[in-house]
This record gives sequence, structure tokens and C-alpha cells, in this order.
Amino acid sequence: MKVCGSNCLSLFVIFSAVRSSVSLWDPDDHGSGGITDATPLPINAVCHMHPDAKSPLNVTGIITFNQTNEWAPLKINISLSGFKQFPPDTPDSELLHGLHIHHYGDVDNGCVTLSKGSHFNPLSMNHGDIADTVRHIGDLGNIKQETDGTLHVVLYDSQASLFGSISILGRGIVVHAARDDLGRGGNPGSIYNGNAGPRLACCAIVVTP
Ligand SMILES: [Cu+2]
Ligand SMILES: [Zn+2]
Repeated sequence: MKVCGSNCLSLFVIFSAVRSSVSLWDPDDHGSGGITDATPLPINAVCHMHPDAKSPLNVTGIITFNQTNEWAPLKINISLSGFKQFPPDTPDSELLHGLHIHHYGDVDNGCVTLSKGSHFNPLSMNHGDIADTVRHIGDLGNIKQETDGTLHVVLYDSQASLFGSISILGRGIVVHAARDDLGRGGNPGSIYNGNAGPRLACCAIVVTP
């Protein structure tokens, strides 16, 4: 039985050409390490902070996340600059900024999409501090800037995680202009969002090697 004639040869030529063109970019595209669902722990993630379009400041920097396994605490290393500068004797309360993981992480349109969702809250809790049992998973408390406008803080968290069905991967982070009242403000906004004021900058949490 004749399945194909001269067409077979041209089909083979086309197939070979596609194969060879694929092989030109395929190895680089998938990298040499090849992270897959079966790749063992740990997970590292990063968030590249960019200023909100409405902010008068130029807060930028990087937040890195490292977690060795799903039971280990999440290490959050925050290094930012561009905050307002203050005199050396400024009280701490003026140097604090609310930091939240927000539900949405799409930063293609600046911080606009993040503002359409509130804090990441898959367990339907009230707003609180990072050290509280009752809190949004996205509540990372307050971080304190230096008077020179920089900020270097390392946090360890036992609720936010890079693992599992309520992972923070793909969510957004917002650093706010004001101090977060941590749910203790005694008004409706307090247990909802902590009244941390306008957004200074935001970023998306993405996996990195
Ligand atoms: Cu927020
Ligand atoms: Zn919250």
C-alpha cells in the first residue's frame, strides 16, 4: 500500500527544517537548570519595587524572599530608597511605613491593578500586625526607614509562604506612605486595611533562581 509519494520527501524536509530551527533556541529558552513541579526546595522569589504614578517620591528597590521548605519561616529581605528625608532626631512613628501583600500582582499598569484588590486574605481574617495570629496573610506590619531616605529591613514570617495553595507567589506588594495602625485604630478602616495612607510604590512577587 502506497501511503505517500513524492510528498513524503517534501514533508520530511519541512519537518527537519522546523526541528533544526527549534533546536536553535530551545536549549537556551529552557535554561540548564530546568525548574519543574518536581524540583525540590527551596523557593526564592523577588519583587522589584517601582513608584506609584501619583507618588511625589521615587521609592525603588528590591525585596527578596527565601524559604527552604513549606514548614520553614519565610525570610523577607527589604532594601529600598527614595523615601522622604528627615532630621536625625525624628521619632520612629514618622519613619514607619505600612507594608502589605495585596491580592492582585499585575503591575503592567503601575500600581493601579493592585489598588483594585485589598490585602491578600485567603483565610478571611481581619487586618492585623505581622506578629498577630489574626491578620491578613498579606499583613507585613510596619517597616522603618532611615532618616536619609533609605530602608533596610529583614523580616521573618510564619504565615506568608512561597509554598502551597495560598502561596504569595504572583501577588503584589505595596509600601504605603504612612504608618499602619495594625488593626488597633478603633475605626472601620483599621480592621480592613490599617489606614496606612497612599501608595508609595509597588511590585509583583515572582520566582527567581
Ligand atoms: Cu497596602
Ligand atoms: Zn491587612
